[in-house]
Amino acid sequence: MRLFFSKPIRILIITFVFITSSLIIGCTRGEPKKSDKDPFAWWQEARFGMFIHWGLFTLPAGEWNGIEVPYIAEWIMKRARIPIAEYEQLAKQFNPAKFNAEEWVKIAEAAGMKYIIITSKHHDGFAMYDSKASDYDIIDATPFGRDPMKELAEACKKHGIKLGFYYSHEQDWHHPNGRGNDWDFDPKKIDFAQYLEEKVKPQVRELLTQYGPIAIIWFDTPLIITKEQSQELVDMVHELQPNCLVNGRLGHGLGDYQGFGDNQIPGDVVTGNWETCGTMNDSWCYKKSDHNWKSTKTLLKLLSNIVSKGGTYLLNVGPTAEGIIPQPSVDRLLEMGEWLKINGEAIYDAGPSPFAGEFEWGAITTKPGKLYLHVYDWPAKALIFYGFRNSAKKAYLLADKNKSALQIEQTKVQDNTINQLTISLPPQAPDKNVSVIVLEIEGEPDVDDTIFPQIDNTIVLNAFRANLEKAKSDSLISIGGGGVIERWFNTENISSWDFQVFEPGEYDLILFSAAHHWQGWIGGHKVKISLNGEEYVVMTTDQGRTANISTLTWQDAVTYVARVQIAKAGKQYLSLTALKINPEKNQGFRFRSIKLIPKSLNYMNNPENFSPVQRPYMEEMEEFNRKLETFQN
Ligand code: FHN
Repeated sequence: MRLFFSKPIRILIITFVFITSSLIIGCTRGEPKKSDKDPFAWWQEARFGMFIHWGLFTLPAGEWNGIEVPYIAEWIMKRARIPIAEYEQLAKQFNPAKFNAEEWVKIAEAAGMKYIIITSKHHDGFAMYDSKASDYDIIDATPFGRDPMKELAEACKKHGIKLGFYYSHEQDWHHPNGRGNDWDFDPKKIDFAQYLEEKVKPQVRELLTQYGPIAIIWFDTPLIITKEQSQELVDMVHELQPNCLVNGRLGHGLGDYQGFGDNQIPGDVVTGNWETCGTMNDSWCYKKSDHNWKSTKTLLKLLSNIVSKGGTYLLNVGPTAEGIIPQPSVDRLLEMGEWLKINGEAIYDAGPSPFAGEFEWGAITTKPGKLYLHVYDWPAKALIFYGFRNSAKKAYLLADKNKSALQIEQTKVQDNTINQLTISLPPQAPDKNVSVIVLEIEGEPDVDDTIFPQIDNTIVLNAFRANLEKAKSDSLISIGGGGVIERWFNTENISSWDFQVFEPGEYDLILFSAAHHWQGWIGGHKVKISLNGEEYVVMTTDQGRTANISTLTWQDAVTYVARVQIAKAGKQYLSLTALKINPEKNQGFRFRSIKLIPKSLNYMNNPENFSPVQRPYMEEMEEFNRKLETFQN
C-alpha cells in the first residue's frame, strides 16, 4: 500500500518538512510584506550580508600544542578538550591592535553587503564586548581595553550598514550550566534555566541596550532549550527593540525568519523570509591551514542561486587575531562588489524565479515586468528556455548601458504544444563570472512547470521535483532542506518523474546520491530505475565528486547506471526504487538527482566528474583523536 502525493500536496509537505526540519526553523511573522513599518522591508531589499566570526579562538587559529585540530577552528576548545583554565589564558594574549571597525565596514560596503552579523559570544562563552554580566569579556580579561562592538556600531551607523549580533544561547563551554563542556563539568548537573537567567538574558539585554538600534539577534545551535524559554528570549528581544529581527535558530520555530543549515541551499523556491549563511573557505573563524577558498565565480553563483529561490545570503569572513580580514576574503568581496555595481538591480529587492527547480545554465530573479537571467556558463549562440507563456518585449545585457536589444524569438515546439523562447547572444560573455540578461515581459510571469530539457538537451530529475509515493508505514523519508531525499530506508518508496525529451537518441543515465560531509560517505545501496518500461539495477557507488553548490554540507556521488535509448521525443516516465539499503551507519539512501546526458556530451570521459568522494573530515578526525590520546597520556 502506498500513498501518492499530488503536486499541491507535495508543496504542502515540502513546506511542512522545511518548517519542521532540524536545520531549518520557521518564522512567525509570515509572508514578506513591504511597508515602512515592516521590520523586514530593509532585509528583503538587502539580500546580501556579512557574517563575522571573531573571538579568542582566532589566536590558536586551528592549532593546539603544535597539533593541527581538524574541523572548524572556532570549535578548537571542544575538539581538543581544552580545560577552561588553559583556554582562559588566551584572553591575556588577545590584543588585536590592527582592528579598525571602519575598515571592516568599508569592506562590507564595497562588497555591496547591507548588514553585518558579528559573534558577540560564540560557544566558547567569551564576550567580545563590554559585559557587566560576566568578567569573561574583552574589556575585563584582555589587554586590548576596547569594545569592538561599540566601534563597529559607530562605523555601521556612519556607513548606513545594519548591525546584528550572533549570540550562542545554548552552547557555552565556559559556564557550568551552559551546554557542551563535558570535560570540565558533569553534563548531568547542568541547570540550563539558571544559565539562561544568569548569563544569556542579561547579556542579550546588554547587547540590545548598549549599542543603539540592532537589526538582528542571531542565535545558534538550539537543542535543549524549551519552547517557553525560546519564547521568553524572543519576547525580550522584541520588547527591548521591536524592530530587531530574531533568526530561526532560536529554537521551536519561534524566530522571525527561517534559516537553512550552514552552506545549505534549497533545491527550489521557498516562500517566506529565509537566509543561508555560508563560509568562503571551510572554517568560520580564521584557521591558518584553511586555504580552500571558493572562487569569486562560485560565490556569485551562490548569491544568484539563493536570491533566485527567495533567500538572503549571509557570507562569512574570519578576521585574524590581529584584527585583519584575510586578503583572500577581501579580494573576493571586492570583486563581488564590482559585480554588484553593474548587476545589483538583479539582486537587491529582487524576487524569486517563477520556474520550479534549477537550470544548469544559471538562475532567474524577478522584478515587476522583468526577469533577470543570471548566466553562469555562456552558451555558444543563444539562451533557450521552455514553458514560458508570457510575451517577451525586449532583452538586453544588464552590463550594457545602451540596453541594445538582443534578438528574441518565441515559437512553439513539439506539435505546437510547448513554448520556446530563444534569446540570441553575442559570442563573448559580458562578465567572466556571471552575466545578467534582462528580459522585459508582459504581465505576471506565467510558466509551465513540466520538466523540460536543458539547453544542451540534458534532462535533470531533481529530488525536489519527484512525485514521492511513500510506503504507508514510512514516516521517515522526506525531501530535506538541501534538495536531497533523506532517510530512505523503505524499499516500497517510489520516486518518479514525468518529463519531456526533444531529441531522441542515446543518453547516459547517471544517478547522483548525496553524501553528508561530516557523517561520511555511505554508498552501496541497490537501486532500480525504470525508464519507459526498461529496468536498470545498480549499486550506488562510493565514488563521487564535490558538489559545486552546497560545498560544505552535501557532496554528490556519481553512479553510472547505463547508456539508454530514448526512441521518441515527447513525454517520458522514469521511476526510482531502492531494492536493498546498505544498513551501515543507519543513514539510509540519500538521493539528489538523476540525469540523462546526451551521449554526444561525452560525460563519461571527463575524469573530473568521477573524482573520489572526499572524506577528509572523518579521516582527519580519526587521526587527530589518535594524536590527542597520545598527547594526553
Ligand atoms: O557551531 C556553529 C559554528 O561554529 C558556526 O558559528 C555556525 C554558523 O552558522 N553555526 C554553528 C553550526 O551550525
